[in-house]
Amino acid sequence: MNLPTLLATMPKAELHIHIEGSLEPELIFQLAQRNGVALPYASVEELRRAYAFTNLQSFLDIYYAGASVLLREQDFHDMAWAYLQKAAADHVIRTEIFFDPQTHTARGVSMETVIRGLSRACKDAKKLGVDAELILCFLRHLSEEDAFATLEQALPFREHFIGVGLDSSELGHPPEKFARVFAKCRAEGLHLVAHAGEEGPPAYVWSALDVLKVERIDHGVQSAKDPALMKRLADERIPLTVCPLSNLKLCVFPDLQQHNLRELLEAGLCATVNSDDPAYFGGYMNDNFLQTAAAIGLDRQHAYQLARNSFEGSFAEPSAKARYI
Ligand code: ES4
Ligand code: ZN
Repeated sequence: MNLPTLLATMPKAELHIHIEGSLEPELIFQLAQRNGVALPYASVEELRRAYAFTNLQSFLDIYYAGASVLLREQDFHDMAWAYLQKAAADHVIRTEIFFDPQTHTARGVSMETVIRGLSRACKDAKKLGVDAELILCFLRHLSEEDAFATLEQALPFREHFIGVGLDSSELGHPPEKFARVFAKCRAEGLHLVAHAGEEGPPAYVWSALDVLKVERIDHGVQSAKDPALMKRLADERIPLTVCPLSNLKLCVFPDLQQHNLRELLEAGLCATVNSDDPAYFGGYMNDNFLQTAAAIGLDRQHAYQLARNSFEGSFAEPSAKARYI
């Protein structure tokens, strides 16, 4: 079997996907029409042309605008179902899906609407052979108080999500800002992850680990600038959920050839490949695997390691994990 076929067909887990980032322009327009929401773009093509980003913030502005068409439980279901079908086609058999409730509750959509719609799609995913779970993300540009209020609204639906994360604008919003809310989530028995070291410095990765006590780092590619941090990540096998096409589109690396995924793998880190916001960054899981492998010269060993890492880094039950690995 050739390498592209191996990469495409190997069973894999996706550990870093924002469900709002899977909204394709066509579905944005369909939902806008269904819900009578006016969009500041005249057509699918015009919206797609706006997807030219220079950094994280330039993307987030458009990403939040796209999410404004989501109003009803069925909208959240349909968005997640479209993603889950793409995941199944890419041989993703386990996915841990981020959602941003504050993006919706701030517009008057209830937590119940968001969670019930997404959760129903995750249950339906069994039919596709995909084991899907939800991770609630706090928006780090908002206050810790707002995060606490969001957690309160979500706890009645505790059985519908397995963990919490931290996303949105990284620079100027260090992990320390959310120390107390993460401590509460830990006490609730939730899994903990956080975006760190995407655009931000290695210091944010250290504090995500030591202050928030996260089990995984989302992105984390800036860790390569700090040898002591690299040793810690390797020694403790702390998973990094790397998103190569995202890093390319948000100019974290000037081109895919200069991406440091190989360096991370060869330093013994539990690095994984993920799509982040596939509708905005030019591809789903297999697009990420195939384009990255071609650009940085991955071999079969790297492919197996990435598949194994994705299951090792997942929050699947130990018995399921053992079966996957
Ligand atoms: C995100 Cl690429 C990225 N970084 C931080 N927050 C996000 N939310 C959606 N995509
Ligand atoms: Zn992300």
